[in-house]
Amino acid sequence: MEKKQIIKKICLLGDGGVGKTSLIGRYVLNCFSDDYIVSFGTKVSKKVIDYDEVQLTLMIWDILGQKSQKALHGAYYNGANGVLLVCDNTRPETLLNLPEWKQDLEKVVGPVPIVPIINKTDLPSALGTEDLAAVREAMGADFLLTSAKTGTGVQEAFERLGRQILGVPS
Ligand code: G3D
Ligand code: MG
Repeated sequence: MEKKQIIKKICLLGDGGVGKTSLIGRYVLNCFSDDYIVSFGTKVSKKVIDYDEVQLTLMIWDILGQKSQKALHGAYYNGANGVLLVCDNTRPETLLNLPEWKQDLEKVVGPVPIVPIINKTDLPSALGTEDLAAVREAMGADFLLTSAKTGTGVQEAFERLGRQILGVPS
């Protein structure tokens, strides 16, 4: 039986250097193509996930370079069906900036599924318990721990977002 085919756009947001490009590289190059198109200063990678009922094609948008939040234009967020919000386990300010990233996103696309990620968990944590609790509250979702370096949690993060976009239980 032919599976239903669905195509969705996702973005990775978070401060420069948190590991957005590394997470995409780990996820996409480990399994499938390095198919991409370059436009608007972004790189778009494609990845297909097979769920039981559905084949989901993720178009994964990455910002090229280290543009600041303010410099990001609407074209990047526009039409996003879900977002990975990424911070760095070793830099508390990247955690504290996540709520602002979320607000900026929602100004453009409204509420969409979000998976908050703490990346670089192969390194010792510098994040405070209270900060974590506060940001978790602001995100309305639990953090997933990843390491683009070792691969821990990376596939799970993208697949969790995919399931949330499709509205299927995790
Ligand atoms: P960005 O796309 O969010 O700006 P990058 O971040 O993917 O460019 O990563 C920034 C730096 O962090 C890179 O190091 C990269 O290798 C490193 N990095 C990314 N993910 C991890 C991780 O999970 N663990 C560790 N230890 N390092 C990570 P350089 O030295 O190239 O700047
Ligand atoms: Mg990058």
